[in-house]
Amino acid sequence: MALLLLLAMLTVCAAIPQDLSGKMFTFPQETNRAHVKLITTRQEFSALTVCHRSITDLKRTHVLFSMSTSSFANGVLIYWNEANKQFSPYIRDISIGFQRQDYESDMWHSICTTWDSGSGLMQLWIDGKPSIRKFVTSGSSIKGSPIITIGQEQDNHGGGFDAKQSFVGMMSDVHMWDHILTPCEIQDYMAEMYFTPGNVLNWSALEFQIVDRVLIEDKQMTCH
Ligand SMILES: *[C@@H]1O[C@H](CO)[C@@H](O)[C@H](O)[C@H]1NC(C)=O
Ligand SMILES: [Ca+2]
Repeated sequence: MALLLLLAMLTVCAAIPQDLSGKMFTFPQETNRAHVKLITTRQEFSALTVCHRSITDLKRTHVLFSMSTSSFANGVLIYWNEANKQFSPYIRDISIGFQRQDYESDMWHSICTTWDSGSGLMQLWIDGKPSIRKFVTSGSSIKGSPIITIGQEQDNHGGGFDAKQSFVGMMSDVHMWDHILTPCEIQDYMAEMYFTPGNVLNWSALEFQIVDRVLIEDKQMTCH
């Protein structure tokens, strides 16, 4: 009985939102296990913006953000493809490529990705610079029990991880919205100025679950 109560309490505690302002997740080793599951109650997205900051020294393909649904392993996937030197985001299992020369290793990068099902257009912003707007898929929303992971890329709903696609490094300020932010809002996010937090994932009130070795640490700021 006491054990059951403890388990129930742990389950409830895991779901209490935490304010991670000034913090980062550290993914300190290459594994096919360590990840953070980000929890949302949203079931359907007809548009979205996903933003995050990250740093890595990986010289290989790696994942930044993975959202699967019951029908699509790559419902929303933000992925660096080293062979082609491009970001290869996916929406509903369809991918496109954005060639970038400025994704340097050992540097923090602010990255925002937008898509809406009306136009089907996707755009990537990196460190304040927008990509061109490219067509990926239109007409249908992304729906059905989303599972969101950072640190690992899902090949199936909640699993199918591969160490060689995992993220090693630090990640912070993960936000997700159910609409497209204006260019000014994106610039504000990138400049670390005031912006309205994500209404799907809010770094200041984040519900998450850590699996294996991922640490919550203070963001390392530059001193003045
Ligand atoms: C995000 O979390 C902060 C801190 O709890 C809260 O003040 C804010 O209203 C939240 N924003 C959204 C859009 O949920
Ligand atoms: Ca994979």
